[in-house]
Amino acid sequence: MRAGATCSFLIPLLGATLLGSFCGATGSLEDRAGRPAPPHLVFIMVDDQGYGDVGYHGSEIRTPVLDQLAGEGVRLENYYVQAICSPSRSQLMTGRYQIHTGLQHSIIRPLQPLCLPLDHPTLPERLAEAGYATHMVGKWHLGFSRRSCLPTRRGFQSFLGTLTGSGDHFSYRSCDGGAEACGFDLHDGERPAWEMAGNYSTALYVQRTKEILRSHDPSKPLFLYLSLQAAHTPLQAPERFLHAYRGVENPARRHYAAMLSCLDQGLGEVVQELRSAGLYHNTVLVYSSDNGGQPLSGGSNWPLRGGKGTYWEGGVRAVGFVHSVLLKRKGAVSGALIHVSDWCPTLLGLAGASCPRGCHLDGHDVWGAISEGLPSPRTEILFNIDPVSKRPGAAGQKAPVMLHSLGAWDTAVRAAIRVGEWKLLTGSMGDGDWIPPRRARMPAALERWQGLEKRRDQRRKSIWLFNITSDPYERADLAEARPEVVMLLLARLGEYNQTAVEPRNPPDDPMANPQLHGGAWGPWLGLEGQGGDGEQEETRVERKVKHCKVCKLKALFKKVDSRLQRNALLF
Ligand SMILES: [Ca+2]
Repeated sequence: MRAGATCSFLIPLLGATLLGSFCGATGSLEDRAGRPAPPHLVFIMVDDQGYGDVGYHGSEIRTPVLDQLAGEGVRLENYYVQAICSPSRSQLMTGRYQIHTGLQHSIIRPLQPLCLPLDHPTLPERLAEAGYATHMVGKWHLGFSRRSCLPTRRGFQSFLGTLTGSGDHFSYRSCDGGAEACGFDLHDGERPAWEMAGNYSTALYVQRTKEILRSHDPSKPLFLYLSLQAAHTPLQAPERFLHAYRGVENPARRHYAAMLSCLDQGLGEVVQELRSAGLYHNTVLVYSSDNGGQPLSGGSNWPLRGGKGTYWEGGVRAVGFVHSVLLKRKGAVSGALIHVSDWCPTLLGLAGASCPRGCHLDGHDVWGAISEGLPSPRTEILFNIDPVSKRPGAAGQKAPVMLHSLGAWDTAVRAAIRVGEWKLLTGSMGDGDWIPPRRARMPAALERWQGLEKRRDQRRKSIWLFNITSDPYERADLAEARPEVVMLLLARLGEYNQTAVEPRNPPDDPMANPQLHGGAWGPWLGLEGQGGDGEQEETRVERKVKHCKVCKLKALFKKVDSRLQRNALLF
């Protein structure tokens, strides 16, 4: 398969009305026995698209397909995800908060012997049990240290994509620790797809998606997870999309915009293929970004505060919508509080595969809120409690411990929660500036600060409170004015914390280096009869890394040796 080195989509844009021939139809189809046929489920995850980076939010980035799909479906305007990649994806797959999977801290890096815990059933596993065909195309980023961690072992019957968090969009070279460990990362099933290198990721993934749709039997329910790496760094886009933004002087913004426009056109093709394949009229399509935009890499969350990696609104409030003939209301804007962990129970509900006895999810089935405008069953969101990330204490500036009704809360711990209209943040929150889209090229020093508002007086703070309903831009910190609300939310954090599991955050394993495994990233534990699995194995690896410094030396020698053999393939 070759998708061409450019974003070579064949069909320009969609017809005047995507829902045109089906407007007014709200009932689902029936199977031969007269029961409602479960809908096909298409989930599109986009990487690092900022809240302000979609046409219908007023962006200069042209996204006509997204605007049309959202405009004819239900736009989610009180929709939240997590601040970075792996956490959002883990909650999408399990419906569980990070405090319940041990993935509270940061992303899963390629060298870490860590993956989505195997004792949590995944959304595709449950859908497969309910009779769905399950396919994944694109970025996984939920760990791959063992074969049992791979998408094909976590519920997907097919997979084409990348296992790490980011790589070159053409060569699929991906690195961890700077240039310390680099390798090829594009896999078809469980094998490296060397022959597909050179194809632009968005074009490649759209083409595979179309092939899946084309060959799918419409009578069997389908779950398709299309997880694009656009518009994550490295900022790369096909030339003709770049040309369309030649007036944007800032090179990061220009490339980022071109990546999103390419993605937009590709999704138009996916929807067109859904129609051609006879699937469209019984499909629920969900579109979501995985976290806020990174302003230093071309993204914009303006007018929201902060960006990717923070729990300010710019980091977690996301672009999202649902498009489907099956929606009972169309062309609506939903203000229902919805979180990425809600998709698991919501999609299971649509599939008629409810949570088995004894199963507990942190997500809620929000289909009624989306489709009918019913009140959302969700009233609060625990964004995270990360005990590993503590605000560094400056001399004489230790973060205070606050007493609430359930005990004490160390405000140095990085945590965030929303309850009703209130949002509480503790610990080190990262960059909390308001950054307008940066279109112009400026001298480096000026570019960083142009149009930016900074709250210098809050650098030493470790607790903030906002009323998000009346102050969505988080400009008025009410932590001192409303101490009773602070206490209530701290107590709620304390309750959640009582249910938290230990964070899994193992050190890097030098044996993961792709240069020890033929030049490609892939599983390196439990292979060839090594035995062991799960936490025991990870603990062994931690011990091994801590006590066997020779390993690093051995790895280095093997790396140098094997690099000589692999250079011809990688460069
Ligand atoms: Ca991301």
